[in-house]
Amino acid sequence: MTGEYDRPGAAYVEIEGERQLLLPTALDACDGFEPVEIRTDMSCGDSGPIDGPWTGLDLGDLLMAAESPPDATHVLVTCRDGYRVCLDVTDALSAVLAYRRDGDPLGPDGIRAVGPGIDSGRSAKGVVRIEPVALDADTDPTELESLAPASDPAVEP
Ligand SMILES: Nc1nc2c(c(=O)[nH]1)N[C@H]1C(S)=C(S)[C@@H](COP(=O)(O)O)O[C@H]1N2
Ligand SMILES: [Mo]
Repeated sequence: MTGEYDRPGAAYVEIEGERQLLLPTALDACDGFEPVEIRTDMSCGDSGPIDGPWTGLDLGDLLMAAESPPDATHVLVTCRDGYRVCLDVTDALSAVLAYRRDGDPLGPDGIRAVGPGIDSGRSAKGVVRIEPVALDADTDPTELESLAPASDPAVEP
């Protein structure tokens, strides 16, 4: 699966649902969605705080606009580099798809899913696809993920 989204030229972020949204990676140019700002409380190892402030679009609003299926339990977030995280749907609904950090544009490689329920290792950068999924109780959501090497202290196995 890694490589499927290895497409540096990708100009869209796909939000899957009954009514797929194709957002230009210049997210601040998205009509109809108001920018929101949040701070986060993330860090990884001793590399300092990853706190924003982040400016972006409310991921809950985007998922609603894409008519996310009501039975979705999780949301898969896939990145340009093949990184993939699986967020609990409640964490996804309260997240922000950020395109600025501390006022500075992140660019397409930086578009980042951040939010109160998202740890640093799951704050996906270079997001290209967001897909709600309905997982049964027997499915381990972490098995759908493709994270950094296990030596990374912020990524729980
Ligand atoms: N696409 C992608 N997103 C990623 C990662 C990655 O390897 N690829 N690493 C994660 C980890 S482990 C951390 S700690 C943070 C690092 O964010 P920073 O570069 O802002 O410090 O990004 C997260 N998001
Ligand atoms: Mo990390």
